[in-house]
Parts: sequence; C-alpha cells; structure tokens
Amino acid sequence: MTTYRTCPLCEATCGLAITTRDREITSIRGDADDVFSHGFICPKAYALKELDADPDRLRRPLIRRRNGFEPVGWDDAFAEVERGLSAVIQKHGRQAVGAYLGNPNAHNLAGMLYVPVMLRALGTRNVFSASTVDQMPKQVSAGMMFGTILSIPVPDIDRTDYLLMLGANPLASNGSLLTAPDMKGRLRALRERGGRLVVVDPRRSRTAEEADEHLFIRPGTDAYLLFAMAHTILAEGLERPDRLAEHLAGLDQVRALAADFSPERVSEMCGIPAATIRRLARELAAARRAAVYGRIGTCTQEFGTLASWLVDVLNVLTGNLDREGGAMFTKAAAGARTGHGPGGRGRGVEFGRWRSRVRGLPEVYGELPVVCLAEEIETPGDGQIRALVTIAGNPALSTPNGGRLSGALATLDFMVSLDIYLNETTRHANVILPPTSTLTRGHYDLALYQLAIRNVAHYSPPVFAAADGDLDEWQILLHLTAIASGQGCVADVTVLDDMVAAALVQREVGGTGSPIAGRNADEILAALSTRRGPERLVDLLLRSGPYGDHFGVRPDGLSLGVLEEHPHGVDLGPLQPRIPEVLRTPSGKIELAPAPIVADVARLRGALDRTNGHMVLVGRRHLRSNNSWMHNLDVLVKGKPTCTLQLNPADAARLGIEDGGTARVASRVGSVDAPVEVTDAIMPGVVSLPHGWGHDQPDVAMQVARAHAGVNSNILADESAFDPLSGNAVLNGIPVTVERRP
Ligand SMILES: Nc1nc2c(c(=O)[nH]1)N[C@H]1C(S)=C(S)[C@@H](COP(=O)(O)OP(=O)(O)OC[C@H]3O[C@@H](n4cnc5c(=O)[nH]c(N)nc54)[C@H](O)[C@@H]3O)O[C@H]1N2
Ligand SMILES: Nc1nc2c(c(=O)[nH]1)N[C@H]1C(S)=C(S)[C@@H](COP(=O)(O)OP(=O)(O)OC[C@H]3O[C@@H](n4cnc5c(=O)[nH]c(N)nc54)[C@H](O)[C@@H]3O)O[C@H]1N2
Ligand code: SF4
Ligand SMILES: [Mo]
Repeated sequence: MTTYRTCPLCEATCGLAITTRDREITSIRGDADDVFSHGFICPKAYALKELDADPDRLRRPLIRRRNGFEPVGWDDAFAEVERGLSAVIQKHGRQAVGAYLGNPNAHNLAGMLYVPVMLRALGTRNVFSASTVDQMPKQVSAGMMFGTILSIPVPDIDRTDYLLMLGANPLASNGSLLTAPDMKGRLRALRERGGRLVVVDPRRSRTAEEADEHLFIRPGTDAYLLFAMAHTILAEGLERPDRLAEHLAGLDQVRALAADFSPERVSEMCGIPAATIRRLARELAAARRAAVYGRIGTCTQEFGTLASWLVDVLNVLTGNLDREGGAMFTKAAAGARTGHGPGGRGRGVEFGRWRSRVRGLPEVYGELPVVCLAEEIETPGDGQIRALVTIAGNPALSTPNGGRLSGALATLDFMVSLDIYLNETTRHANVILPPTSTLTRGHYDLALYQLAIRNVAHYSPPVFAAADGDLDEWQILLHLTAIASGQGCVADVTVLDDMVAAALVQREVGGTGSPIAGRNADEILAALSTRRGPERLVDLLLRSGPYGDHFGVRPDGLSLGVLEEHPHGVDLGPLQPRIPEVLRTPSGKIELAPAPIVADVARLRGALDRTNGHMVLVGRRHLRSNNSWMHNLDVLVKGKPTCTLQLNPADAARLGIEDGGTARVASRVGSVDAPVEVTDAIMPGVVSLPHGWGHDQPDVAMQVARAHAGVNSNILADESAFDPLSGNAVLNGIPVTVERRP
C-alpha cells in the first residue's frame, strides 16, 4: 500500500510516497505527483523509516526513580505528573511552572492546535520556546511593519530576477520562513532564466557555491550592510516605492536614519568594500523584479531585529514588496490571522505586556526570551520557576549556555517532558511522555503553508494506525490540560476535545471577520461531527478559511474532505499582491519606521566604531542533520563526522593548528574541544561549529548518537547576549579564543 504524505521534518513540506506492508515500511520515495515538490526529497526523508523503527525511540512513559528511569503505564505516568505539578502549583502558584516549546511543534498539528490549550490551562507567563533562538527578530520586525505575528513576506523565487540572500543556506536547510521544496532546483531555474543570485555569508556555503556572487561578511554586521544599501538608494534617488507609496508611513524617517550609514562608513565593519556595497544597491534597484531575503544568520545576532527590518525596508524602497517576483505575502488556506475579514488595518502587535522576573526582559507574542530560562529557575523569590514542562524541545543543546541550563534543570522540583527520546534535556525530567510515531498522525502544515512561495494545501493521512494503548500527542496534551486545570489525571479527554472544538467554532461564529460569523454554532459543529482531534479543527479552519466551502455557502470550496480526495495536494496558485488587504497595523499603513526600531538604531550607530579584534564563532547546518534530534539514525550520521570546527588556513597557520587536529574554543561562558577542519570556505577571523551535538551526557539513551556525540556549540553561546527588541539569543558572532590542543 502507498500513502502520500508531507514530510514533517523541515519547512520544505516535500511530498513523500511511503509504501508499506503491514506495519513495515518497504520504501520511501519523493511523490512525483505532489503539486508542490514534484518528487524532490532530501536524505532525511529516508530516515523516517529508521525513526519509526528506532529502538531508542520511547514507546512507553518513563518515570525517573532513584536508580534510573523506569517504564510505566500511562495512568501511573499521569498520576505522577499530577502529583508533581500540583505540589508546585499549590506551594508556589502557577507562575512557578515554566514551559519550553521546541521546534517540532511547528511541524505537528498537535503542537499548533493543542499546545495553546494546554498553556492556557497552565496559566503561566513563564513560557519559552525555540523561537527566541531562531526567527523572533523577523516576527517582531514584520509584526511592527505589517501587523501580525506571521506577516512575513517571502521571496517569490520562482519569478524573481535577482535574489539577495543573507544568512541562509537553503541548499543545506531546505529553506526557512520560505516554504519551497527543491530550493536547489528553484535557484538553478532562477539563474537559467538569466536571474542573479547573490549570497552574503561569512562562510562559502553550498548555496554560496551555487551563486553568481558570494560576499564574505563579518558576522553580526548585516544591518550595517543593508543600511548602507538603503543609504545609497536614497542618496542616488533610486527609490521606487511606486504602488506602495500611498500605503507607506515613515519613509522620511528612514531617509534620515540611513544618512549616518554610508557605504564608506560601514565598509570596514562589514569587511565589504564600499564600492561593492554601492554596486549591490544599484543592482538591486535596477533589477526588474528583485527580492532581499535574510534568515537565521541575520536573526540570531546582536542586531537581529534591525537586520530583519532592513531586509523589508529594501524590499519596499525598491518597489519589490508585494509584487510578482519580489517579496510577497502568502494567502494560506487555514489558520492565518490575515486570512479573513476586509483587512487593511487591525490591532497591530504589542510587546512587553509583562517582563521576565530576574532580568526584566519584555514578553514578545506571549513568551519570554529563552536566554532568561536558567536564571528564572536559579533565582529564589516569588515567581521562581520550580517546575518545567518541555514539549518537543531540547534546550540543553539548543539554547545558550547549555552548561548553566543543564545545571539549573537538575535543581527543579519537578519536570515533565513530552518527547520521543531520553536525551540531554529529558534526562532531567521526572516523567517523560512519548507520543506515538509521527507516521501514526495526520499531518497538515498549518504554520509553514503561511510562508509558502505558492498557495498550497495538503492533508496527509496517518500511514499506520496507532497501536492499542498508545497515545497521540494531542491526547497527551489534553491529559496535561486536565491536570493543569485541576480536573485530575482521569478526566475523559474526548469531552475536553469537544470543548476545544466548540470554543474554536464559537470564535469563528462570534467574531466579526470570519466568513461564518453569525452562523449557528451547533449547525457548524454538527457539520464537523464525524471527526475528532486535530482533524476536526483543521476541517473547521479550512472550511472557514479564504478558500473554504464556508459550510455550504461555496460548495466548490475547500474542506478536509476535499483535501482527502487530493492525496498529492491542492495547488491554489502563485502568490498574488495583497497590499493593502493583508495589513493589520492600526494605521492601515506599512510602518516603515516603527518607533522601537527607530530607537534601536542608536545602538547600531553607537557600535559603528567598535574594533574587530577578536575571533568570532558562527553556526551552520548540514543536510543530513536536523537540529539536535536526528543523530540517532545511522543513515544520517554514518560517514565523515560533520561536527567540526571550521577554521580559515590563515588563522590555522597563525595558531599552529592543523587540519584534523583539535582546538579548544573558549567564550565568556564555556569552552569545548573540537576537531578542526581547515578550509578557506570560512572567512578569516571566523570559526564555525554546528549546533545540536554533544550527546555524551549521562543517562542519554540514544546509542547511535552517543557513538557520534560531537560537541555542544551552545556551551559557548552567552546567555547575556541578546537582541533587545526580540529577546532573541546571539548565536552568531560570539567572541571566542581558539587554541591548539595536543
Ligand atoms: N548555536 C546555535 N543554536 C541553535 C541554532 C543555531 O543555528 N545555532 N538554531 C536554533 C534553532 S533555529 C532552533 S529551531 C532550535 C531548536 O531547538 P529545540 O526545538 O529545543 O531543539 P530540537 O533539536 O529541535 O529538539 C526537538 C526535540 O523534540 C523531540 N521530538 C522530535 N519529534 C517529536 C515529536 O513528534 N513529538 C515530541 N513531543 N517530541 C519530538 C526530540 O527528541 C527533541 O528532544 O535550536 C536553536 N539553537
Ligand atoms: N538539514 C537541516 N535542515 C534544517 C535544519 C537543520 O538543522 N538541518 N534546521 C531547520 C531550522 S529549525 C531552521 S530555523 C532552518 C534555518 O535555515 P537557514 O537560515 O538556511 O540556516 P543555516 O543553514 O544554518 O544557514 C545560516 C547561514 O548563516 C550564516 N551566518 C552566520 N552568521 C551570519 C551573519 O552574521 N551574517 C550572515 N549574513 N550570515 C551569517 C552561516 O554561515 C550559515 O551559512 O533550517 C531548517 N532546516
Ligand atoms: S527537504 Fe525537508 S521536507 Fe523535504 S524531504 Fe528533506 S527533510 Fe523532508
Ligand atoms: Mo529553527
């Protein structure tokens, strides 16, 4: 039997054809008929078979006892969670419970739809996630400019003539905040139709190798480069906001701010000649259709929000925002906040509604910066975190100062982890709750389809039925919801699920913007009544979404049933211009100069004369790895180790370090010894180490990963360094010293 399924591993959403015999996978191929990926897949897709079969993947809940972890039944596990969480809540209140949400939540319906339900029941403001070691700066800048948490323009790579890419390596990562399977093919097509690809990166990445031009940049200085390009465009009168002009606020302020950042002024800082900066600016302005795209290298740095903002400032100045071949807004079939209503204006975004207790960092989109997590656990006082819930996250490896955080986790009164492995983080948990294999779940990319370069929709049915007694992730989350809301661990989660569905229906019929506003809630619930769990909620979101059937109003519209009839997905066409309808700012304008961003420019200006004396560390990704959690799959880790410290030959010679030798890398907060790879692909003065490694910790029950342990680069990342507007960690441009180890 063959099941067609979207790969849930990264943002590219490739279609897979998974052939099975009974409970066994016999083959995994790219689905040639997939409307979006047309058969493309990467090596990680094959690893889904190994992941499903991995003997170390947890099948039963674990409780930590005095002499190690013990497998238990679900009832015992939930009873233990109830005891542990209730004790902390009773004694210290709800703020004493923290939560950390990891990246796989964005690739999982349960994570998207039921984690918020669980968090509401928990009632804590101490919520942290992988977003503040990732894309939060982009979400902050885009939210301020356009109005919602996901108002992020994506480069229309299939139609552009010029793509300026900074801090991204889609040939390894397969794209991020840019859902587009087969980036390699799409970038090749761009060049074949005469377009130009320019990559700015302190490392000659695989993507840089494919580009027409690659420029080394000193890590953390993208905001200077982008400002100098804006400066050039404005100084030379090359700006052409065209159709956007009537929707813009703040252009004059940008003009004034850019005045301080001439190419000559920033050139040394960035390590890029002034003439090159001017040429880039002119090329961008002259291109018929162009897009600027920045990703993790431009976010996880000191000026992350400013760099993210300037990317879109350039898209606006050159008239490329919201036009074909420029940077455009997706119109997703389900779940988008800009999906309904007349639009054109909205509530906008608001940050700092509360602050972290110890350092006073502002809340963003309902969460606190994860750079604060360790101190919130360690520092005594009212509101100290004494219990932690982690859901699909591995902060011990993925967040700054992993050494300190691991120590802090060990001091918690109680910790529960929803996770499929006993790993570097979950080893600190009192209870680990494992959901069933990802192949037993239905799948729909609620989050990633909001950032796709075409409007697409694809529902994947489960490949296998869950075994008796296994719990799906949404069911576990509802059990935790029941416990957190004081209903105890025996509550019937089907009743809770009905309440979740009813509440979501109420939001649609009770709101003003929804196409089903004013309809009868019971009638809508009845129409959804054959489904339960995430499928019922997705059906609702699709049917009340922009392409939906609106429950009978548009019989040809989308529903989950329609998607089930289209196992290769439904293509809803190329992106269309959406301004002004897509805007949700209170002014109804594109806010080109939001006040907090304008204020932060002073910090950028103040750092202009800083000297670049020290060596700095950046990260990187490898095609066969996925953050921290796929290193237990032999197909992906066999062969040459990829967790190496890349060092430029000039630095290697100066430091007396040879290829294949060992170097000690030390930062303010820690040091690691790593094997060295001498390569001119890395800029002089910069070293690169990938993240997500360091599996040689006590108790970690991942045999293959342990044999390919690598070192944890986040031992070096400094939790005191962050981008102030977003609270995002600085993971690139970390000052380090490097020395030879015998
Ligand atoms: N230095 C440095 N650090 C970085 C980065 C960097 O570039 N440099 N990148 C950052 C980025 S972009 C990200 S997104 C973060 C990731 O940070 P995290 O999300 O904290 O880490 P992951 O490695 O994705 O860990 C995912 C966890 O989920 C578990 N898991 C996998 N599948 C499932 C599932 O279906 N259900 C459940 N419940 N659990 C599951 C895995 O076992 C693992 O424990 O790392 C960040 N850290
Ligand atoms: N194979 C694989 N795919 C993945 C992941 C994975 O771990 N492995 N992780 C997924 C996740 S969670 C995410 S968020 C995405 C991330 O996707 P991408 O953003 O494409 O991430 P990377 O491949 O790490 O590429 C980042 C690049 O930024 C460069 N860089 C570092 N510092 C700077 C700087 O200061 N300025 C500039 N201009 N460049 C800099 C690095 O050298 C690197 O080449 O990938 C996703 N896809
Ligand atoms: S590129 Fe991403 S979505 Fe596509 S097969 Fe590889 S891991 Fe899966
Ligand atoms: Mo990420």
